[in-house]
Amino acid sequence: MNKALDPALMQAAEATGSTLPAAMGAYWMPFTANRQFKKAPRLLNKSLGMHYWDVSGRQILDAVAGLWCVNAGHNRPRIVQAIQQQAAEMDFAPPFQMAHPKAFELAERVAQLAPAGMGKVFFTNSGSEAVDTALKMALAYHRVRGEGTRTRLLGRERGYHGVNFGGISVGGMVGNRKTFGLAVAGVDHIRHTHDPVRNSFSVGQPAHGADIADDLERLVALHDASNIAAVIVEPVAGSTGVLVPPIGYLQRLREICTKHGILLIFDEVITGFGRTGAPFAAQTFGVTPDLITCAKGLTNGCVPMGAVIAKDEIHDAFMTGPEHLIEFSHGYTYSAHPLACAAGLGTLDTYAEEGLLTRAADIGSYFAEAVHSLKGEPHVIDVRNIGLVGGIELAPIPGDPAKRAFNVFLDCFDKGLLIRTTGDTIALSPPLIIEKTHIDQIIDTLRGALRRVA
Ligand code: PXG
Ligand code: PLP
Repeated sequence: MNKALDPALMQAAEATGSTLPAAMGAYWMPFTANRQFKKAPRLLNKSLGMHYWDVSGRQILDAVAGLWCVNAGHNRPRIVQAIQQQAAEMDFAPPFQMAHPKAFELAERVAQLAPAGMGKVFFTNSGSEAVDTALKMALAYHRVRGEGTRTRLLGRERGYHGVNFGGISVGGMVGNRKTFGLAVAGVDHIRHTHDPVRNSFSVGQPAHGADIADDLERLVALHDASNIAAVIVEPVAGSTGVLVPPIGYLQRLREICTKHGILLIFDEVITGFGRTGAPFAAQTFGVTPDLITCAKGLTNGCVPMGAVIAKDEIHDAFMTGPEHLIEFSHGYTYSAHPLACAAGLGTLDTYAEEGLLTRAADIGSYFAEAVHSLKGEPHVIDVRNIGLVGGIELAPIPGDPAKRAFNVFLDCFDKGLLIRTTGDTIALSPPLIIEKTHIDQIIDTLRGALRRVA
């Protein structure tokens, strides 16, 4: 199917001198309604600061930092320069039994930002790879310590941990699992924390639900702790609709894990690098896990990269046996890729110079008030927020789930605003450089869209 582009779009693009692909048939798009998209493509070809431009030259305010990743805003000079210089200097260095200086430098810088005692960084190329790496690390860690019966991995309902086999197994999004068979065996799930009856329209952390963490005790009673390797949760669930942890919930989860020798993994692919008001959500909520997975904001989305940050003692447990032997048989061709490391260093410099990793804590109250002002607009049944993340949940159109939010997304795009929807929840996660006037524009446009189409 070689569908030609929409004639109106072609005309608009021509007027701005933009070049467009002649046909769109070959590209099988990820997590996209391919047929709908190709009938009315939304094509971007320029970005700067808080904005994108589409191929017809329209300016679009970015309320989602690309895809929760461009935390410092678009095309930041230090990052652009770092990538350009690195590309000219050295393209690739093998990461197995070899290395390059920037890999060490970036690992040090990431470790400095992480909670105390989490000083070891393993690089991957995405959040999904970071998740599968962390799960393998947990299994191997117990084994090197002589607790090889700990093979069971636990996730949480409504969790998103990427799309690889490990990630969809511990993940709790039905749509991402149901068509792919059995995936990884021996996985189980604790209950999710979403409780609209008691917690709707909570500002920041909801008051009710710390006790939901006790569900982990149920699974320990069922499987026995001696068989459980790790439990993985997002501190704030992003992809399933911005679920903020109830007060005390993560603390309780930590206590239960510690009591039973189960590793606690925080999947901070979205929450990492300033999204909740501190470098990591672990710091925002005052709970230190054993492993952190991150990606996205690590390189400001400019070059693909992810990482697992491990407690020193987990890494150290592997450092036994003959010194010439590989301690952890795992890694990717592109682990610590020079371009990604350069982008990461430029990114962390930008965050540091502009105080961006704590900015969400400062502007967060203005943002909170703004998103909660949408209460009372048509079909809004809940508003949730933390740092620079907002979730606006709409009542679904009966018999047509996800359609109402998608209509709002299309209307916003038409009005020059990029948002993101998951199911019938609208998610906002703007670049951390956002100013109050941008917040006002986002909320005004969204309010208009809700009134027009919701
Ligand atoms: N874990 C979490 C918590 C994530 O949010 C991943 C793992 C996977 O990362 P990669 O880099 O493999 O995509 C993610 C990714 C959305 C959305 O709008 C969120 C993500 C990806 C795509 C869409 O909710 N998060
Ligand atoms: N498949 C084949 C045939 C390979 O040779 C490799 C790596 O050498 C891979 C998959 C894994 O690729 P990557 O290291 O980029 O994840």
